[in-house]
Amino acid sequence: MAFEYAPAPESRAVVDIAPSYGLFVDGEFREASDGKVFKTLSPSTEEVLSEVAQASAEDVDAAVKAARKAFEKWSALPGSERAKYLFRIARIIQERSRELAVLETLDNGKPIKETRDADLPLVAAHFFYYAGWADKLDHAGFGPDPKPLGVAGQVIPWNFPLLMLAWKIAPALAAGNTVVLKPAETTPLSALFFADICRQAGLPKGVVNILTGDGATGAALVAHEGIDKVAFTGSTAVGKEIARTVAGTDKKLTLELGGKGANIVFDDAPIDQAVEGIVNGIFFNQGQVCCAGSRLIVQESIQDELLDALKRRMSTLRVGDPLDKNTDVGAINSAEQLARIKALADSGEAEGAERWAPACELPTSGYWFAPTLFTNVTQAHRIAREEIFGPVLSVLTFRTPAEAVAKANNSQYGLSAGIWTEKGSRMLAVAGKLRAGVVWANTFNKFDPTSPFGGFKESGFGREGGRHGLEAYLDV
Ligand code: TXE
Repeated sequence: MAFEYAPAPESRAVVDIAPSYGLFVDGEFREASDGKVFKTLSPSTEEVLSEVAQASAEDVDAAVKAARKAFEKWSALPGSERAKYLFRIARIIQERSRELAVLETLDNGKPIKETRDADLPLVAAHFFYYAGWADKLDHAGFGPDPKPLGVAGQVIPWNFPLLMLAWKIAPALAAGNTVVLKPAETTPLSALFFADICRQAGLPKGVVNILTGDGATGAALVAHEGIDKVAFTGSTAVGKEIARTVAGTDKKLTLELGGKGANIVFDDAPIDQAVEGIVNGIFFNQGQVCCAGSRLIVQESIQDELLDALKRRMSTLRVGDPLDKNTDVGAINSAEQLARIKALADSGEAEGAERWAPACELPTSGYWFAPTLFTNVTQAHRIAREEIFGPVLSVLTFRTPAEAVAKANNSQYGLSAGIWTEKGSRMLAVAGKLRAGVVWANTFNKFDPTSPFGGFKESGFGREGGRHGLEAYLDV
């Protein structure tokens, strides 16, 4: 029987996007000092959503000064008072979560199913979690009376705009820091809505400042001498540049950069479950995830069976309108990102790997890339080594556990890995040998505010989340 597909679009009307937005400095929205603006558009339709202020170096200076001034009072508040603000922010996020989910889907292109069920619940969870720490810093094992660092300059990417904001702002505020945050230029809107939430929560002026802008704004922010701590999530190239800027200053730095996660599947793994984990690992958020399971490392003896099942499952993925509640794979965030993905996928073919994608009709406007699988991949291929940051899976094989570990670790990155086996002893033995900041056991892409997250090697340093995430904002 033919499969009947009934679209179930989420209402766009739940979010009211203004035609223009200013910078959020010292509790007020204001135009950029030089009046510059840029447009943000919906990657699934290319429709312009709004015009946003482009912060200048002068605006960076004003925001840092506001944060510095606010720091005196904010850091002197009892932790229990800071906690109240964070709890209030968390509650407002919950109350406004449908609006924020639609907004994020429009600005980013990811499916509403994900913003509704993953991004927004996790955003609220981070504020709840760190609110709980704010009055317990003396008992957290950091030693007596740990002190906040001061003003944090935070630069975030576009793949999880509001969630990356939560990862950065919640621990910073709980620890008594004030912040100046710069969202990515293709996804500025949810950070500006968050600014509005700060006002709604009555957060004192200057504690949170949001500067929209591009890489130049980010560079001016991290270089500003009034910043005490820099936190960055983004490309490894920019992370290295920031490390150079910060070197020789007394600023603290955490970097969360790229990845090339390995999903290792042993011959005793439950195939259906592993297939779901592989699909989630690489097609969640169109693969635009730093910890994506972009390399499938499968035991040779089950390769055919696993790939057959995987292809069948990939053929059922619905690619299209991200506001449709049935959609599994949405739009790529920008024309630039799409071009990067295309170039790397083409290199895979040119270098001799075998390309496969299910038949699927892609929308004619917007930025789209079909879920894609590469077999006959060798370590020499760019698609085995470079972060693609798109819905492209490279398949490698192994015969022994030692070979699986060697292949998984053969990467400049070390952020994430997944292991699929029913054998507990093997799970522990392999996990212990992987050079990855997070290793999932018979699952993938599971996140929780209580767990530290971060990488080895060129995936960066420092940890976000959990008690360690708090430590990154404290002098201990
Ligand atoms: O990243 P950028 P892009 C990887 C992924 C992707 C590639 C490029 O492989 O294909 O990076 O993405 C700000 N000083 N990741 O170009 O440029 C920028 O404005 C200070 C992995 O989008 O690193 C944005 O706010 N800031 C990653 C943020 O940095 C600067 C997430 C990220 O942009 C700056 C994103 C500068 N000199 C991309 N230049 C992950 N780890 O999840 C730019 N920015």
